[in-house]
Parts: sequence; structure tokens; C-alpha cells
Amino acid sequence: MTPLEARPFPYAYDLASTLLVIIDMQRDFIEPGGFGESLGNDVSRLSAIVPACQKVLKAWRDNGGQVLYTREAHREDLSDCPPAKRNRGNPSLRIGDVGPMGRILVAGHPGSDIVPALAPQGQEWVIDKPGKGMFYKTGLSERLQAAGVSHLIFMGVTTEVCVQTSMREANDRGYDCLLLEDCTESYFPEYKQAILDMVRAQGAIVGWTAHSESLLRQLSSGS
Ligand code: C5J
Repeated sequence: MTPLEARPFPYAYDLASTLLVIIDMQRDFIEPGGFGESLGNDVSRLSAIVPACQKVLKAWRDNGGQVLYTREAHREDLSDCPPAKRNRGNPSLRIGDVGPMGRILVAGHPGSDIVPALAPQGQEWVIDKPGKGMFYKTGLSERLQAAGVSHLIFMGVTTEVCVQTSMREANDRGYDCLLLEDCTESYFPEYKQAILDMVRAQGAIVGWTAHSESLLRQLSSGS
């Protein structure tokens, strides 16, 4: 494919060896009543990116692209949630507590679901991760290697926590990573901007960034 218009320079990738990675677009982070709000955040900032993510997801699927979803979700017995993680920050609801959408960040409870507008389809990969990064205790490295994946295009939340951590983990493992600027968000706009700048600094030290329009144009032109 023609390299994508991106920063700091064009991003060359091949659809067959690239995954669209959707990080933690879960009700617990994006909808009122979930974990994000229990930490005192304004979740409307995050829900605002859903339409842009939907457009990319549709175009990617229409082109036969593969999709990987992550969810930050723990086991029922919280054996994969260190007390330090559960107790930090004194939230009004802790991981595992019962909230309006079931137990907070526990797999199988409604809050841990991907928001309906971006729901996974068919055989798309969905992994639950106990940490911020998608490689930690998930077996993902082996799966990506077996599938011959070399490039990862990221969307999701939050930019400076799970998106950044996953992207850095992937970069260290040799993947060429691109972050879609308008398809990621933070509760703190200044943190999002800092991550976009950091990722593409020093000749793409962590990876590339691009506006989703750049990817959509390329996908619709079939080049
Ligand atoms: C957070 C995430 N922010 N998915 N998780 O705790 O970024």
C-alpha cells in the first residue's frame, strides 16, 4: 500500500500483516457510572471519540483488515489485581466493587464490555488484560508472532495510560506502531497532547501518529 500520511514521516504498512488495535473502549471508562467517573473524571471527553473510531473500524473491516480489542478486566476472585492497584487513589468505587454496571473492571460484568457502538464482530480477537499494557500476562506476543503481524494501528483510551503503555510495549517488541490522533483520548487534554508529541519525537522513537482522515482516504482509494 502507499505509505500513509503520518508524522514524523509516512507510515508504510501492509494490510495483511497489520492489526487495528482498539484499547479499552469499555463502558467502565466511557459511560457515566463506571470506573472512570468514580475516579472523578469527566467521561464525556472519551465518549466524544466513538464516532471517529466507528468510521475507522467500518472502513478497516470493509477492507478485510483484522481487529484486536483489549479490555482492562480482572478475574472474579481478583487474584490478578494487586492490592496496590485496587487501593490506589481512594476512588469512590474500587476495582471489584459493585457499581451501576456490575462489578468494576471485572470480566463478564456489563461495565467491562466494549461500548455497543464498537462491539466486536465474529472472530475478531478480544483479550482481557490485568495490567495497563496489552502484553502483560496475556500471551499476546505468541499469538501475534504466530499470525505474522508486524504493524499495529492503535485507537482507544486512555492515551497516556493503557494506550501509551501498550504502544511502548509493542515498540520494544519490534512492532511498527501508529496512533490515530483523533481516535484516542484522555481525561486530561494536556496529557494526550504530550503523548502524541512524545510518540513521534526523535524520528518516531515510539511510533507514528496520523489523523484518521489519512487512513480513511487511503482505505477508500484502495491504494
Ligand atoms: C486507565 C486505561 N486509565 N484503559 N485505564 O486506568 O487507560
